[in-house]
Amino acid sequence: MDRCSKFRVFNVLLVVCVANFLLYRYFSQAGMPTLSGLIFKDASLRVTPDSSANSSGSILTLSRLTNGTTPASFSHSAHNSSLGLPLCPLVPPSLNGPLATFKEASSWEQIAKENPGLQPGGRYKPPDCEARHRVAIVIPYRNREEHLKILLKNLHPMLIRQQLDYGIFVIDQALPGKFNRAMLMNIGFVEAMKRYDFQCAVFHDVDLIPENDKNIYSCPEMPRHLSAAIDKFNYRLPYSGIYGGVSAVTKAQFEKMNGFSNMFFGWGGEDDDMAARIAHAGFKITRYPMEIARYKMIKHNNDRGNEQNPQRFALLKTTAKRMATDGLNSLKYSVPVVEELPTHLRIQVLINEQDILKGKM
Ligand SMILES: [Mn+2]
Repeated sequence: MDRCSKFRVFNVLLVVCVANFLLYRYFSQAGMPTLSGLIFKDASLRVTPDSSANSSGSILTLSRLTNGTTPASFSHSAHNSSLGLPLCPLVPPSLNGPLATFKEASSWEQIAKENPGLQPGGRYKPPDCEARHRVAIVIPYRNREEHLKILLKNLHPMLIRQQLDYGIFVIDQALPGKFNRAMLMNIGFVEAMKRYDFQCAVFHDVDLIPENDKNIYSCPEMPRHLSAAIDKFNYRLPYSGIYGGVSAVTKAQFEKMNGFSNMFFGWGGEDDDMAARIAHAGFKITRYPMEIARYKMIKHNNDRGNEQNPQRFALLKTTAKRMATDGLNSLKYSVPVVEELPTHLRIQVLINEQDILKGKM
């Protein structure tokens, strides 16, 4: 070999050596456990005798349901994998952009079959990388099984492609009484956080079907209104401060705002109240571009038990005053049944309007 080719061989060896070192450092860092990964609030040991008076009531049901153990799908106390998986890529590689939406419902079993890797209770984490986002999807719900089936048929494949570590929590308000969407979302947040170390929550109306998988259901730096462009409103914002439909906040932001108000029974106002809370807490509503934040709304008639709330305009005048005392810290509910379905965890809740509004209106 002449001198020149010797030099070349040396250089190639040097590059290989440096690459090996960098790879070793990358993988050994990804495998290190983090402190937050070790924190898991295992609530299954807490038993409260008076289940109707506070939110711990669900624990009784959950324990009964699972023979005193935590459900299999929630047993991964450490979200970071002990296998030392690398972090998932910043941009998930298999996103499609615009989606064809399914309009027909399938059974829970069929939906689970269509989404390999989905765990009972609607839990999923990517098998080959450590998710960047741990997201609780909270769906306030009553008597809309058909809509829920259509939504989950569309949602699961999208969230799986987005490589999220997520769970679906359907909060089902038992009759009788007026529907309270905002309070159900507060309950969903609390119940989800009891079960896993989620970083953020996406609150999701049951009748909104996402049309673009670049609409990532992740933890934003600021609260994000995800359903900006809905077909029913000709894919335009009906008004600039709108926050209804689908929205995402981090756990810390939601706690700082004391969650939603619990005082909006019936249709309307609770989302505008939240928009005002966001402003009072010093946050700003953000949105994806309109061509990404697109949804189809499933057409439906007005629900019985969810008539327009005539109190909503009066309540919206007192948002700032109520914020510290009306929300996560004033929740009162009980949980008669928790059901672990193949596609979601369904938490039935009982709330009492008189109890919540006593001395406040
Ligand atoms: Mn609707």
